[in-house]
Amino acid sequence: MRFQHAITRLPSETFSSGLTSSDEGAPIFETALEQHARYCEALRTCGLTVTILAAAPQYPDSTFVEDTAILAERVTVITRPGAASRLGENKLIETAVAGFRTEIAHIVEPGSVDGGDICQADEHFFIGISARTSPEGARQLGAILQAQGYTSSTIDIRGESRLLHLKSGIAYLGNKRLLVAPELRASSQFRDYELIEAVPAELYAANCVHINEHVLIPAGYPKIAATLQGLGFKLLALDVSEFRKMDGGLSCLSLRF
Ligand code: CIR
Repeated sequence: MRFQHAITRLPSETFSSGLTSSDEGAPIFETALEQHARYCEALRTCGLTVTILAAAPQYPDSTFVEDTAILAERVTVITRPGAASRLGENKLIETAVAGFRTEIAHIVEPGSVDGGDICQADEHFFIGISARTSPEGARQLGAILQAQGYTSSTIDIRGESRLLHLKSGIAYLGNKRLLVAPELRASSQFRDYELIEAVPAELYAANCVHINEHVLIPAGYPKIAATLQGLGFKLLALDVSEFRKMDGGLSCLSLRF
């Protein structure tokens, strides 16, 4: 599918009080705003119209909009985030999503799903079971997808301490190609895919974003950059250091559809 739109949300002044496991220190708000602006500009370079939502200070993690919705060609799902402090972000995003889509499905209690655990590979969806996405949430999502003709399968990442979400360690690059973290390369689920493996030191860059002819990658990961360039992708390298401090990667900063 060719992507046309993106939704992002500005980080708020409360950003540094969000959830994180990182020991890289507190993010600098002004720098985060600058990095976010460049990220939105990169989305435009990929040919997308970008809807930038107002900051929501009551939800410090709400700039990570990817976790709150799943938008595919035939399906729109508002998720139910797995972290208690993020419950409510789903209601906020629904208003914006409703500007683009009319039929909207919902993940409901007791299920939970974070969009960061959902990796679409054309007509198939890999659903990560994580500390955020519960088996019940995955079951609900699988049923919603199946009703519209998509297939799905689950990958349990609860034993992988370096992966917050499935997409912390995997990115779909189109044409049956997957960029994978070493942690995930042995999964039998990927046997029909060509795997491009991220070296352990470049795990963070396994969360890159393939949009039309471009791939957004975090700046500072030369091996992955060289590999993707060799495959013919147009790379847009972005400094997202302040979002990394809050466990966020490139994909989580937007909804693309
Ligand atoms: C959180 O822990 O929920 C946020 N601080 C980071 C969420 C990152 N989301 C993502 O990778 N999809």
